[in-house]
Amino acid sequence: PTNEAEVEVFSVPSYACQRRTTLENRNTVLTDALSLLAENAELSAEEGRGVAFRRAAAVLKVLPEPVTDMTQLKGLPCLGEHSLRVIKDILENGASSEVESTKQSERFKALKVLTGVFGVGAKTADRWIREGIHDLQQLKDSRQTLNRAQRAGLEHYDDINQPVSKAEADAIGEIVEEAVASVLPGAQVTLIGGFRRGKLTGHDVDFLITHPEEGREVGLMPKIVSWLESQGFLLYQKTIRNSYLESDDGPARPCSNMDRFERCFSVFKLAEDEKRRAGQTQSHHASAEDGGLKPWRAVRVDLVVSPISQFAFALLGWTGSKLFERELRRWAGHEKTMSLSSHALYDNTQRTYLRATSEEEIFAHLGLDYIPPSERNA
Ligand code: DCP
Ligand code: MG
Repeated sequence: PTNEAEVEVFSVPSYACQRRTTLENRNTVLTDALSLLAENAELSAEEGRGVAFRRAAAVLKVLPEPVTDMTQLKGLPCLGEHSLRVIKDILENGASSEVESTKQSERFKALKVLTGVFGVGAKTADRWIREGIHDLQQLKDSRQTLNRAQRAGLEHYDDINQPVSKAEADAIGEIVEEAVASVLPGAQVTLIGGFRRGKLTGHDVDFLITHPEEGREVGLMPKIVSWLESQGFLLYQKTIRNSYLESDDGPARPCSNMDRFERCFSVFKLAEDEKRRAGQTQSHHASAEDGGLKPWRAVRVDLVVSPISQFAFALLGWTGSKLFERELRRWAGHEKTMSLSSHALYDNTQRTYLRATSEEEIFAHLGLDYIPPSERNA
């Protein structure tokens, strides 16, 4: 920071993957506002606008102090005209009229409620809204045909929309460890997603599973799922083969071992005693003694299996945040003429795959300083 006419002026590199973004944020009022506009844009199929708001919020997240004056923002990257207008509104009036009217709009409220149903995306929610469905009661009454995921999502709506605590994530981790140890001794389970970045709550729990011997992970996911199912831990599960071919991960093409990547979207049934068994204190949520409420809760859990040769890429790709991932890929493509995915890093100039066995090596290949998970909270 340099001093100019007594206001603090900050200097911030333009890609989020060049910055250290901890969970400490001195500008939550501003970043919450921009994140809400980002969410609204994403729910309205305006991805470009969504990314612009996300990038603007991410810049404010790394500032060492609260912004109090527009002049402090001079020279900062990623702050477009629209984001600056929102920030100015908040600094001058205490709130942004656009954010407030978005929050109160029937369409935004309906999009939030309907996409809160597991298995319902923005497109489906939009179609339902056009058919006059704005809330869960109207959805139930409409006799819309729901798929299996959506039926589970509706059934466990309240649980799934209740944040998952770190204690609950750890309890689920123990169950997944037990499942994996039972069906393939030696296989390794790693907590990924937001909890690996140090977040205290999440919307789900994400795990990456591998085996130190290449190839031993083949066929592992169905075995894990069968074990979990036999023990009564799953309320819902859908296992898919590697979605890599149809993903937007860019031009890095799969080689023969790519089709081993498997993913399971699930809803766990987490009993209160599982949490106690994991050495955690009881949560205030739905405990058995708490007036006859059910002694368990539903938790969204994602499992990913990767061959060890791709583990570092999978780990980096699944730790997030989503914006950090997007920025890494943009950096790779625009600054390095490389293609990064959760499977590989391809150098388009040398026409070769760059190997890596750790996240540190991938950052080095990309010419970036290593950023640890706790500083990827862009
Ligand atoms: N991810 C991705 N592409 C997807 C889904 C996920 O790159 N289609 C990556 C980035 C995410 C990580 O996987 O950070 C986990 O996805 P989540 O949606 O669970 O995101 P988080 O774990 O970061 O957030 P939350 O705490 O809300 O679960
Ligand atoms: Mg997550």
